[in-house]
Amino acid sequence: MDLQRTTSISSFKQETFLIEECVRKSYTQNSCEKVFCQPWQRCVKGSCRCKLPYQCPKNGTIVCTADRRAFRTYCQLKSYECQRKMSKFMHRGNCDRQETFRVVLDPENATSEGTVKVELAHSQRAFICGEEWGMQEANVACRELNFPEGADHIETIDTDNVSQPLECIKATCRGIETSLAECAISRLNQSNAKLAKVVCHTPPKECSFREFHCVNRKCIPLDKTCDGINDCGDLSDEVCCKACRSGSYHCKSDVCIPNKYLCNNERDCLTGEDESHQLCNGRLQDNEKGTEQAEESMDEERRNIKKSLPQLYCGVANRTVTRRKRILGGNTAEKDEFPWQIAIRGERERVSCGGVYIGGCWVLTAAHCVRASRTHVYKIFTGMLNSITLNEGIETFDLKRVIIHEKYNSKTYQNDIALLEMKPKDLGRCSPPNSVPVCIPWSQHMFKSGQQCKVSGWGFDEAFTRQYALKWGYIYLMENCSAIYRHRYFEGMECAGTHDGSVDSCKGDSGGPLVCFDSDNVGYLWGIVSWGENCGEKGHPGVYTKVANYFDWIGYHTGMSLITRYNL
Ligand code: 4AZ
Repeated sequence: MDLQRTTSISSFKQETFLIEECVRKSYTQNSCEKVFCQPWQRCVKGSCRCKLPYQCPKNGTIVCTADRRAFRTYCQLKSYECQRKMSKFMHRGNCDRQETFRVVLDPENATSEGTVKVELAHSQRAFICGEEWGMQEANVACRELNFPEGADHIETIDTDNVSQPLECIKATCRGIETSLAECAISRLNQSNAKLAKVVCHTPPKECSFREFHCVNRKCIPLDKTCDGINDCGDLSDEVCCKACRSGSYHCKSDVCIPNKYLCNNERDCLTGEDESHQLCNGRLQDNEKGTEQAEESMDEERRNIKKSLPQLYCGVANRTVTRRKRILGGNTAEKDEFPWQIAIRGERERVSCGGVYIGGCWVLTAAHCVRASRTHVYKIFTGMLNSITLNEGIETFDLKRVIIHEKYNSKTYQNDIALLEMKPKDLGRCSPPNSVPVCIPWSQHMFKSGQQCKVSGWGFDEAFTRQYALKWGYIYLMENCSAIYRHRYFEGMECAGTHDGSVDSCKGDSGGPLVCFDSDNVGYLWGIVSWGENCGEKGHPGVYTKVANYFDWIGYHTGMSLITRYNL
């Protein structure tokens, strides 16, 4: 009984930072729903998988491994290592150089704990000193010593009893390296330094109630979660955080990153808020100083590899207007504001549904908008603003194919999503000149409730009259959809609207886009207009098909490379 009580007290303490239902999903640094994969990996069905060496960018510097094999690039070595768990990095350049870098524990007979000694060329030896020795570095050292889970904990010890002058080395790691040689190494000449000591993790161990269970089965003190430091070594202590402890920053995806990753020119949060103009204006100088101080490490090489990977062009509107004026309660769209908006004309009406251009010959819409048997009847309009006066720049396409989700239920509107394949024009061209594909979100964690997004379409307005001009409005993602719509809510649906119902999608908007924007203002198709209890009613928000749920389904039909924004 007593034990149970203490457990619940500890889980209460834990609750202030950790999100329990998220913790249950066992996310790690390999969960691309939460974090970016390494550039020598790619994201497949939510997990980072090793690339093959030939999938690496061609340029980069030659590197030499600890077993004296030369690789053309660091990326090639890391992809090889990622697959085979062997051949660790030793130094830049080919293997002719008589340079070594080997980590050993001291005393020599130590198995899993000791001070950390580095063997350099010509049997030189140096100790890692205690200054700035942290769990990230210790995890790397233990990994190199064949303790795959990394360190259990760290200590520093005094060197009073050492008589000879000490050669001291400082290591600064990102925490994902497999060898200390990949970290930023600098020599310090200090005689009275403390030495870095590590206790590497040796399974098995039961976690106590004051500890967090890492996914790799290590235990770390609860107060080391959500602090931006990768204590677990697999990042599982940083990826399910309601908030972050001081010294770290909270990404919208509930991941904590160290403050030093802010405004460092590398996107760490999925939607880039760690590099947003809002946050970084005026901070740049600070960070340039930071990189100047850092010694040469493979981190810089990693960033360069990341930069040289191809990126998909999507989600960029050539014009963004943020007027507020009176879809329903919305504004009138201007040219190039919604370059992914599609109009679908059915048999009778002018525009029966909206759709969204996602690249190639592909358009997404709601399943309830189309029937496979009527494929030849539909006409796709791109670049349309007004469905009556028919502005300039409109192009029409016929359809080659209609793919309705296999599990679409026309009674409940479950899986209300369909792909339309347009018939290419001359020379196989589909991409309409006035269109830009919207990006497809690959993770459910990119945007969450409260996020402001844009919905657009030619649907009815508040007077329930048909609209001829494309209209749009700001609405907000909501989390309590299942509570609002009860048995009519299903997985793969999401509610969005305003608290008073003043802005809403309505009849005729179906199949059209609900687009959310990252911190670079790149648009992601978060929802497809699906249904709702009436229109513009307080307490009855619109229901949208949650596109992130269908990322794999879309990619299966269109090809993954059409919709994979990062790490092709
Ligand atoms: C419709 O009938 C419809 N307020 C679309 C959206 C909403 C309601 C109805 C959401 O196509």
